[in-house]
Amino acid sequence: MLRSYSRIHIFIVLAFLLVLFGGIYIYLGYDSSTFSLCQPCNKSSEPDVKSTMAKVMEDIVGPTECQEKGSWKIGDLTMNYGVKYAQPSTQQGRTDVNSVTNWNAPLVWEGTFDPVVIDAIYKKMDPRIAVVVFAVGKYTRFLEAFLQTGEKYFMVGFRVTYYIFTDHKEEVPNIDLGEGRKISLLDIPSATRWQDVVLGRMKWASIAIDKQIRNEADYLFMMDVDSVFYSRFGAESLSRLTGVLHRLFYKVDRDQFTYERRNLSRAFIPFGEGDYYYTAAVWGGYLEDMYKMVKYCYMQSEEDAKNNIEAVWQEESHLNKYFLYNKPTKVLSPEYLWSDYDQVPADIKVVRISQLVKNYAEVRPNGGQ
Ligand code: UD2
Repeated sequence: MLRSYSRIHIFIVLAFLLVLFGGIYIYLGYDSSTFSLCQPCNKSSEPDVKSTMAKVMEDIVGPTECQEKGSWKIGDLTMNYGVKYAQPSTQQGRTDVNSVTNWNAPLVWEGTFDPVVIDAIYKKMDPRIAVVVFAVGKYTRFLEAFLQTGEKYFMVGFRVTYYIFTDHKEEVPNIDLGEGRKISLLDIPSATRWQDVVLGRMKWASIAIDKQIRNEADYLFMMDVDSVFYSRFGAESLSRLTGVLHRLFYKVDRDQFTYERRNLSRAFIPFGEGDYYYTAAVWGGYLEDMYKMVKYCYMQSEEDAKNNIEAVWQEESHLNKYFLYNKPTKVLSPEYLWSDYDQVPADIKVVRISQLVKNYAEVRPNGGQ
């Protein structure tokens, strides 16, 4: 009895040792098909780890889809290597501005990110980015510069579709677009009041997201057309919900924000509340989060209309209320929407996009300032 137990034990121990040594042998990078108790004299002592890894991964998940220089794509996992960038510091960075909100979201300024690192992260995901822009009435004149400079600076190297909502399709200019970038034209009616155009953006964008854009994009930006890009506006702006600080209010007390102060409006925010004042000329995020927010602004303005009130800064007032109670996951500095009307102060190291000077009275259907 004792003898047969001992034999079984010896057999188990031997089998265990065999598996253990076999595992170590393969781990060190040797091919199991060449297993031999003595090493061939001409075998290099440096194991070819890369090809062994590729073989092991191939056994686990099947053949690699692509193995270009600099990246490995295995299943849905992409590994980038060899991306060269400066080492990030824990001690140095921008000290003249705050680069984090009090809910711990990034507040993005030049010098708070490395474009090489950011691009490497987002290019792996290859997101489809929608830009919703309205050009109604005489505003079609702004399309050429917006699109031309957008091609130079906006999300270069990414897939971008400009959704142009217009009542004058024939006035949309022909622009050479980069690879993976296109224009989609959407018809909307003309308007007699500029207020109806800016507020109507929420309605028409909600409908278009429902009918079309939802199937074609991962991220969505809403932008004013009367603006030009002057410098990189890249993947550092991407997040679940991204707001941009309005250039006129980023250093003032919250009670000076031009929030809607009439409590009859759905956009009402009382004095003593508020984080920042955000512009409605540039904002973005995940498609579904943007849809929720765009539709919220639309529904709230419809409620206001029933009560014969229009928020003081139209959709911008509703947007500010939404952002106050549903904090953005990223906040962009006014670099991400400056204005050609204003001098550039020292804390704005780079103007990425800027609102153009325009003759309000001439360009708007009902004039106004
Ligand atoms: C500010 C905001 C804008 C919006 C508006 C609401 C900035 C830089 N912009 O812009 O986002 O909140 O106030 O009052 O702070 N549009 C047309 N046709 C028109 C009128 C407007 O296509 O007849 C579109 C166009 O895309 C334009 C956008 O609506 O860029 C905003 O209108 P605006 O530029 O006349 O408004 P503005 O400069 O007062």
